[in-house]
Amino acid sequence: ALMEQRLDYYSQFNPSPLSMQQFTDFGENATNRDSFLFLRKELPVRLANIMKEFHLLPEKLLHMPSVCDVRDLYRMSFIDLLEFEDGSCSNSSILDKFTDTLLKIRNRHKDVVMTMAQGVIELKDAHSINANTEANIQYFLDRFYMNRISIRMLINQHTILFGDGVHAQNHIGCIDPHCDVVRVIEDAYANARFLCDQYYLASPELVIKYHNEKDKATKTIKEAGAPGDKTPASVVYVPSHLYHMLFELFKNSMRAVVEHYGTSTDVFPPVEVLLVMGHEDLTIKLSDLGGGIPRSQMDLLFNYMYSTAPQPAVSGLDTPPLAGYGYGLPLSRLYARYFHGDLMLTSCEGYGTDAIIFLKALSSEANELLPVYNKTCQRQYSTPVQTHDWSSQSHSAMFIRPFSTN
Ligand code: W6P
Repeated sequence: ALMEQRLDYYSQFNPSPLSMQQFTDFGENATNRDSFLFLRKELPVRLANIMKEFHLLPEKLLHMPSVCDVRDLYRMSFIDLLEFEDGSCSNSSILDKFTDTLLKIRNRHKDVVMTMAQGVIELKDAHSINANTEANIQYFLDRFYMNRISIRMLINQHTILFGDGVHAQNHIGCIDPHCDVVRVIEDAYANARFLCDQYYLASPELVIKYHNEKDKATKTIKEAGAPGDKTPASVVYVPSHLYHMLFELFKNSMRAVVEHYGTSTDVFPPVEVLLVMGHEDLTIKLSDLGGGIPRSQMDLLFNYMYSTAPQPAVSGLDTPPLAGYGYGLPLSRLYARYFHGDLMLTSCEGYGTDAIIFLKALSSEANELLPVYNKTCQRQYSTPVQTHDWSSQSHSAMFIRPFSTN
């Protein structure tokens, strides 16, 4: 009862998005106490906003055992944070206890992505799912996982800056103010290639081209099989987020290329990366000649209901490390969008696929993008999908006779 009342209270506030610039300024200037005073309100606000949104989910999903488990974790963490609501913070043991609580919360929630995915499987096994239910689940999970990314970002910043762990040189929490994009590309490629070689005994090479619009310079900085040049492009970013996106995209491209050309050859067209430093955007385009994806399947790649859930880690030898899309693509797109970037796929079916990551080039424009629990979001759940204002018998009919007037 007390918890419900505090939940109502904190859910009235909108989350406060921080810019990359604010994160770095805060990391350089704020004290443990400043951070404590900010987070003891902001974390309950972000938790309460998403906990309220659970009530808008289809009833059937809410009652799945895994979803109940996840909600219990959120309630526990919310209650843990209420302990710090109005205590004094002059006492350094309170600050230490707060940091310990954050570590406990981060650890408690480590498997939540997989548990929610399990909940979706439980739902699919128990019920048939209509288009509205599917759209609501898609809408919710994007917001739920984005909320989780943001909460973990806040916890990481606090615990790295004020905890007693070691912290990476020249980093501000988990932010690298000079994140070397080429280094992360090569790192993600090398690790995806390791998995690809292990499974297929072959893998495509990597070529990197770089264009800097400010000095109008274009050059190839890595030829297939050769070591890369020194590091031309840097951005204020969270290297682990960029790595996560690139690793996922490289795995998909490599699998497509090797399966398209077949393992009887070991000469593959390389995966080509074009890196462009513009005035507003930093763009990373990965192009593969892996045969492409039909347009009709494109949206499914980001659909949580169609993506097979992440398998619990088993032995290793017989599990195809590159198989299945899992939640890799939808989560990667959330990482890109989290700081107002994006991730898109365009494909020429029968030929190959381009995957594009957009990042904000300027840290002052890289604000957190956070879900808000309000009337607009409540309306999203009750608005039915697909109102028919185009006449057509099917999608294919619309492609054959577009806009016919007879
Ligand atoms: C494909 C399918 C895919 C998904 C994501 C990224 C790249 C690719 N290539 O064929």
